[in-house]
Amino acid sequence: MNTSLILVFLISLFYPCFSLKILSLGIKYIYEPTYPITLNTPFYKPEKFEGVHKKAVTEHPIEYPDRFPVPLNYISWNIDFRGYQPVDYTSAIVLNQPKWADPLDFDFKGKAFQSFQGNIELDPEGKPLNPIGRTGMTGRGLLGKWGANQAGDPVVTRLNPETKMLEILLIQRKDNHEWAIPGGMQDPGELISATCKRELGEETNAQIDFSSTPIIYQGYVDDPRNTDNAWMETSVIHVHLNENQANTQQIQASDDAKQAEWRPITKTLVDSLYASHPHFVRLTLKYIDPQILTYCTNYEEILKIQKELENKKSSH
Ligand code: RP5
Repeated sequence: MNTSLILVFLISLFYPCFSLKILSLGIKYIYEPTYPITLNTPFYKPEKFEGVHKKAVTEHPIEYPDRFPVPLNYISWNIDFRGYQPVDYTSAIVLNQPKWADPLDFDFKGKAFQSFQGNIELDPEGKPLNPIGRTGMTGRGLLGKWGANQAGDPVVTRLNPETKMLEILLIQRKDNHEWAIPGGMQDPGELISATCKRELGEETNAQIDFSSTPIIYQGYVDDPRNTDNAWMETSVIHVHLNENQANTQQIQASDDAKQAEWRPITKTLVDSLYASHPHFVRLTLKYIDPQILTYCTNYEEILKIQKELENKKSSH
């Protein structure tokens, strides 16, 4: 037994209050999960979305009509915007009632909407309101569910054995050709680790078990499909593969992916990623084992990306 343990034991004998305090701290640590306990991950406090959305106001998929223009300082629902006339749009794909979409006669009465962002406000008709603010569009667009549409995003990294660059497994999306984390929608009742395993397998053919990997982010996604009443949320998990583990993967694009590749993590690449994925990669670099980073040749680039994250945080 080491000396500090003996010391704690001796103090506890003489000061019962001290032992009670230690016990209550232990219980607090163990029983205070900050995310739904259905997620089978180690204890960890994931980050959530802070700040305003930009892509959800300024971008949209090709089939959407243009959004009603929302100046950045009018995004918040707390700001009075009298002339606000959002365009109402729900895609024919969603109106066709696929099994992943809410029914057309959805009953809003008394419905409580779940979100990682906290309480969801309702409009006068009982429709959920985007927790970050206005998007210039109502309806569901291409999203199936009213309110939060939950996804999983697996961030998979490796050190390239030849170039010693830190790399990330990415896909190029078929819908808008942007490079993205190979994530996808969570099926009802599915654990997020299972969503990530399934989506990664479908899009890149990689077979990875995420059952004990940490969640590094859980919250809103600044996705170009978002509307005032339907938006993307995600859980981001990370795994770093060693050389052997990475070599056994046969990467091949399929499903929604046009291409699937290991790409070196550079600032230019990270900045260009889909939706909030630049933020998710920056966050991952904050939590990745510093030992791994010191071995990579793009260490300087990575420090720059980490610094950017720190600056963004301190400016909020
Ligand atoms: C993003 O959309 C999420 O971060 C996730 O990567 C993705 C899920 O949508 P699909 O790829 O299934 O279209 O908001």
